[in-house]
Amino acid sequence: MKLIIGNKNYSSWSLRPWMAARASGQSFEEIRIPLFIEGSRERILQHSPSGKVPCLIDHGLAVWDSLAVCEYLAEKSPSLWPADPAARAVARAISAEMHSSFQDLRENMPMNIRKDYAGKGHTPGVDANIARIEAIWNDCRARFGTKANPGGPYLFGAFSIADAMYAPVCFRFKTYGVQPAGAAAEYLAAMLAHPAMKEWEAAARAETESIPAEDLYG
Ligand SMILES: N[C@@H](CCC(=O)N[C@@H](CS)C(=O)NCC(=O)O)C(=O)O
Repeated sequence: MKLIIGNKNYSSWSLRPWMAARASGQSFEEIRIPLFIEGSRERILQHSPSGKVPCLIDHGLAVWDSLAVCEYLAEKSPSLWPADPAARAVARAISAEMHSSFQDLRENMPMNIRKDYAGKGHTPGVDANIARIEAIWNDCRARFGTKANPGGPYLFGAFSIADAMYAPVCFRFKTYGVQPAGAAAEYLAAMLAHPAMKEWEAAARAETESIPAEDLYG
């Protein structure tokens, strides 16, 4: 399989299926296409019919859009979703919510791993998004984190697609100095310490390209 991704510093959508692929143990070749430079669109279109990353290619089959790629990986690795049906339903609900919501957070706190923008980006809409994310994390940890899938510090115990979907938010919270309380804080720390998150972060810090439109606060 080949996973087509964008810049690791900026491409929040790319991080999600990359984390899911890593968690699944399925081997894949990574093709990184730096975004918004001359020729990037043409390079992406060679693989991805939507013209966007991420896109997975498996034996000639293109699967684009982050959540669809995660679902495809789960076809081969069902443990990417929690085993318990109730936990799995909630995991899918919060993954879909992440995929379709939190516009204020996306606009004002874009993923930018290399920067320290502590205290920047807050608006009433952003703060409402953050409160909702904290509530999701606290609720999942309390209801499913220890029961449905014991033995892990993630939203449903063991690492799942839901964690992959929230991975970029964890880097955003780090960059913008957002500090949740209680179980959400422990979850954030566990995510930032995940070996694959560390690997992605180191690669993001080593990148040399910058996208000025994404460097919102200098
Ligand atoms: N809903 C899509 C969003 C994909 C997306 O917006 N990708 C951005 C990078 S993070 C992209 O490819 N931008 C390049 C462009 O629009 O030309 C998904 O979940 O994969």
